[in-house]
Amino acid sequence: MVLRPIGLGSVLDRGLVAFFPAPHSFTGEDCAELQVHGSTAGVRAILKLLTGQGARSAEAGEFTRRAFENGKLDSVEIEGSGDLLDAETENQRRRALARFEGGLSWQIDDWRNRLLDLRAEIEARLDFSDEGDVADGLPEQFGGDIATLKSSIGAALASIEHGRIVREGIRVALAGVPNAGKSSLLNALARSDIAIVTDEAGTTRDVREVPLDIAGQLFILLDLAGLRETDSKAEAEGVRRARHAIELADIVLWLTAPDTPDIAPPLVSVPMLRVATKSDLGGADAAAADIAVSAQTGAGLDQLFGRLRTIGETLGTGEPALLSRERDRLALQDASTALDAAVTRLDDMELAAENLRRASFALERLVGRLDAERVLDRLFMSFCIGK
Ligand SMILES: Nc1nc2c(ncn2[C@@H]2O[C@H](COP(=O)(O)OP(=O)(O)OP(=O)(O)O)[C@@H](O)[C@H]2O)c(=O)[nH]1
Ligand SMILES: [Mg+2]
Repeated sequence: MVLRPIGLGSVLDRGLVAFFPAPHSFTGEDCAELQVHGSTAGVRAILKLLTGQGARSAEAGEFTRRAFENGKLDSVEIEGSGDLLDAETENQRRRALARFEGGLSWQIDDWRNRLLDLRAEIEARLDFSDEGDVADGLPEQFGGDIATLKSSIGAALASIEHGRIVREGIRVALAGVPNAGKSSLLNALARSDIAIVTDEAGTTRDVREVPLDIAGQLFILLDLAGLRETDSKAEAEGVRRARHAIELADIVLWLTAPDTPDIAPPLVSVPMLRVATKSDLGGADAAAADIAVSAQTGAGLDQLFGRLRTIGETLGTGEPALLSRERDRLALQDASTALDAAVTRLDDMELAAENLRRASFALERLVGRLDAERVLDRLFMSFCIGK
């Protein structure tokens, strides 16, 4: 293909046109893709030529919205495709792809169908109770079927934490007293001079997050202020934020150095690794620690990576979890509560039917068949232009 402004002789670029006829394209409409050399000036000239002929740029998420409107994707798959575009690590890619490929939609459809069967049973009895051809009482296994459905949704809810870790990364807090060597260790692990290091205690004040890909799993290292009592307002705020970050972490590295005071580590419910820093200085600390490192010489860093990778494997891999978002959790929680309410009040059929309906609605919302506009507007806005 030669791109040439109509009526003018000059060639803008040479490239390839890929044409996707409806309904087999991503959006389900006729689509053409221009593959050009991609220099900024070249692309700008081609866009000018095309917009001069009446074309316009797509809005953020417009292609995906069209795919949804043409029935090519549901909202769960759309989120999967958004995650796929953003995926930075191998685990994120696998999870996003599983979601995009409709694994979750299939699972939700199965739940919805089972719920519809249950609702049909109960609503038939409510609607036609006087017609004589529907047995009055509910089938014996009715309560059991609701409980089975609820436990299947419960298992999915339990996997959400796993999904979050893959999506957002394993949060590793670097904690210890001031000057324990937290910022130095962060720099050594990230192999860059990201955090400020000085011999002054209380250097770090803000929480600094540094993403790191270890064996395909995303980790977020958190450099924190050293924990101590202080009169400085700024440092005290730093210490408060550090304690908060430690509470929210998935792994805590408790750093101790031979040249800083020993204090008791904070109590946490997540894995904690005791890291003796500045091993090049020698010192007694190393024996009490799980691992000894030196940011200065690099000693022990490989072992530390290995330990993080092992913990990461237990937290972040296995079957890609399909659910990860807060929206998923709320919808499934809703469905689960409604099923509970239904099963405990089977004696009151009106009430049980109403609760089963609520559970259905919660699942419908999750795949975007209800409140569609509201859910979708938010969704599409998170997409980049042209996707
Ligand atoms: N010899 C040696 N010194 C180190 C090592 N790591 C850090 N230090 C020194 O220890 C001091 C404190 O290091 P930082 O990394 O700033 O410690 P920190 O824990 O971030 O301190 P705050 O931000 O004040 O809480 C600096 O003077 C570093 O040069 C190491 O592996 N070996
Ligand atoms: Mg620091």
